Amino acid sequence: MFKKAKKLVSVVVTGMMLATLTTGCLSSTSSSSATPTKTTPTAASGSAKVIKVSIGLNEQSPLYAGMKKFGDIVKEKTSNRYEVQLYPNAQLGDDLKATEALRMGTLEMTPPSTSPLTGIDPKLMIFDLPFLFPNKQVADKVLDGPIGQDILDGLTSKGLKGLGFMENGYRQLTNSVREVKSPADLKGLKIRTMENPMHLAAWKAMGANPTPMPFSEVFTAMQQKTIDGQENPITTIYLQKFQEVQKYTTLTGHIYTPFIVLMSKKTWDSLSADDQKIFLNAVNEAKVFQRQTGRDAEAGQIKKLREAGMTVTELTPDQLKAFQDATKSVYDQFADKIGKDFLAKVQTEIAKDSK
Ligand code: TK8
Repeated sequence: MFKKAKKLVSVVVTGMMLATLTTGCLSSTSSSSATPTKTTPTAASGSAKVIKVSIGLNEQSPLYAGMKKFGDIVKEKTSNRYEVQLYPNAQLGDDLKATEALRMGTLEMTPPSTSPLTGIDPKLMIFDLPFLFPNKQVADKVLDGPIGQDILDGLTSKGLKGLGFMENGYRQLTNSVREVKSPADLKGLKIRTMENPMHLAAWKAMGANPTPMPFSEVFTAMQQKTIDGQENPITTIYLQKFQEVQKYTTLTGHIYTPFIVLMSKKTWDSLSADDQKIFLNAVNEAKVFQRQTGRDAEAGQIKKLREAGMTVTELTPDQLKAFQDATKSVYDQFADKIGKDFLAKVQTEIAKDSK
């Protein structure tokens, strides 16, 4: 009697183990299912759950390095249960297209600039206000503090999980026509901007002729001279080799743009609470690494741009003030769209963080 019972128990246990393995295996490879069930993929199944990341810049960028760091941490902390696959150069779509793919649940992650996303949430426009942050340390405090968290939380109703902010940086002007030292020098210059109404307004206010365009088309447009210039942080200008098609850089530092690390809400909701914590902590660690990587490189890159034959113009305080004065009107023009209370809250936070 006892022998029979023991055999029956071992059959039942084996059956249960097989069932678990099969379920685990299906869920870890069913990442393409429209509504993935909440799973904790098992490495034992041999097939890690794939997290695809669309990145708008190339493999040399600090952004790529930051997302690689993120992937390495996730791989280690989940014992290879997840595999983060990086797709640079906007090969899965530019910032806005990749973000829309997240909202549809057909792509897992992307870290775009905030500027092309303001149609999804107007609060993101705050980062397009000219000369908003006095320095990167204040930008870090605001982005990593309650204001940044408020913005990240507001995206969940848009099908997105905001995980944190990395650094794109202070935007500098480049062009192929003439040295620019004042807004008057911008007259008639066709300057590519991100697809963002405030950037268009700011460059119009400064006297240029702005044209919006996805980042992936900018190099070719400069090469073919369909645009005269563009504006991006030094690391992007140098690492995307803009010095090959541009002659002048002016250190305007007119806007500080963050990258926002986004995950599809559908992907986020399919993660266990423990795995959500691992992903969040991985972004928090990777963003510090990413910011420092870009900052450490920037000074040397200005020198390399000059060595490549570029004229890099540092503005005097008076010359910089002329650009600041020329863009002041943008604040009044967009205060209502951003939300006057939110704008006041951010400016109070900046004043506090600047002490
Ligand atoms: C890269 C973009 C880019 C941004 C732009 O994904 O479009 O000029 O500054 O770096 O987000």
